[in-house]
Amino acid sequence: MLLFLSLPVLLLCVGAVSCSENACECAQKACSVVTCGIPVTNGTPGRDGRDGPKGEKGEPGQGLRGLQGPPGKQGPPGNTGLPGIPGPRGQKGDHGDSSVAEMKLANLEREVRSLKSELDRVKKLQSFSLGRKSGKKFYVTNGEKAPFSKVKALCAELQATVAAPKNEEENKAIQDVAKDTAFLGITDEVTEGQFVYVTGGRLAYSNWKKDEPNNHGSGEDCVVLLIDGLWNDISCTSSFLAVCEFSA
Ligand code: MAN
Ligand code: CA
Repeated sequence: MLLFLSLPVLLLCVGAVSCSENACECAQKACSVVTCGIPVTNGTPGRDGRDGPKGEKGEPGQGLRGLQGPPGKQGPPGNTGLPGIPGPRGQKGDHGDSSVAEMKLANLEREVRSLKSELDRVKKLQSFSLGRKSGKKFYVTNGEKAPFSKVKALCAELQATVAAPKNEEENKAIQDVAKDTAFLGITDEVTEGQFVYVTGGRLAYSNWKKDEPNNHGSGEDCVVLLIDGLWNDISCTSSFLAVCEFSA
């Protein structure tokens, strides 16, 4: 038990004292003003102390188990599985648009093959009937006599040009086809006295008759092949045989 010492008395007692006796005798040693008397009765108990630290978790209780809780949230989707085995083959479908187009194409291809074969046959027949030589130009007449402008138009319609010999061989070939005086595709319409091919370019070959070209009368800008194979300049408005030239 601690003695009740007045605070002013305690404040007067200073200094360190080593004490093995009871608290009062010890206080007397340190301070001469302290008197030791008989012990007094205990005071009223002090207030409750603060709560202690939390204890360890106890063992699971032995009471009744609670009700089952609600189901948990749905988990994330799993990985994609392997592909299944293929199903049985379905029945044959109707003819779609594409197969209609394919049938039309097949028909067209058949028709093209047939036309090619027919064209080939006609070409052979034509070459045979004209005595045509392979790799050579060939000349054709319809026996019609017309002014030069009309002759040019007739040949153009056949995607051909008016016959114009570039050498003696060609001159002879035209002569053989034309049994009468025939226009050649040669004129000096642009520059008088300067004969050129109507397809363009200066003359590479000529076979003028003696004293020709003479630009007779009011002028002669066209050229004819006479039956003897010689050339004469003549009026373009006169009518002569139309002979067309086809490339080799
Ligand atoms: C004669 C000659 C030719 C001329 C013709 C015209 O044959 O003078 O040069 O082209 O007449 O008809
Ligand atoms: Ca002439």
